Amino acid sequence: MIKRALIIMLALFAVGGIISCSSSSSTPTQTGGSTTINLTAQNLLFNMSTITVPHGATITVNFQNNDSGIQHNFAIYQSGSASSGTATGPIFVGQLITGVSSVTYTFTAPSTPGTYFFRCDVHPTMMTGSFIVT
Ligand SMILES: [Cu+2]
Repeated sequence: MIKRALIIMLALFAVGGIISCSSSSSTPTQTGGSTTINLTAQNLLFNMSTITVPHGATITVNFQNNDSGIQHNFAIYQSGSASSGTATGPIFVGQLITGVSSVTYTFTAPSTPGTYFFRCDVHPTMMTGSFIVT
């Protein structure tokens, strides 16, 4: 009789252990949120060469083009090269604006962390940078 009670108690402990274990492992990892970036194009250059955002976040880019009569945009690709002026795998391609003017771009950051490539499509060898997703 005592043995049986002990077995039942052990079984309950085991079940309790499994339940608490699974509940802690199902806690969602933090994603999303929102990030705002103030990006400026001036003298055929961006004011930043690295942009870092959390994966899955809603990204707002306040883009200011200070080059009078010149078109710029902001675009993100899977990969690209400033030396060859090429880029593949578009993730977000912002509309071109002619300076002096500004635009607000909104998009969702990739869900996969990594180092992506951003550039101005009009000046692909001069205006480029790393878009880092953490
Ligand atoms: Cu440009």
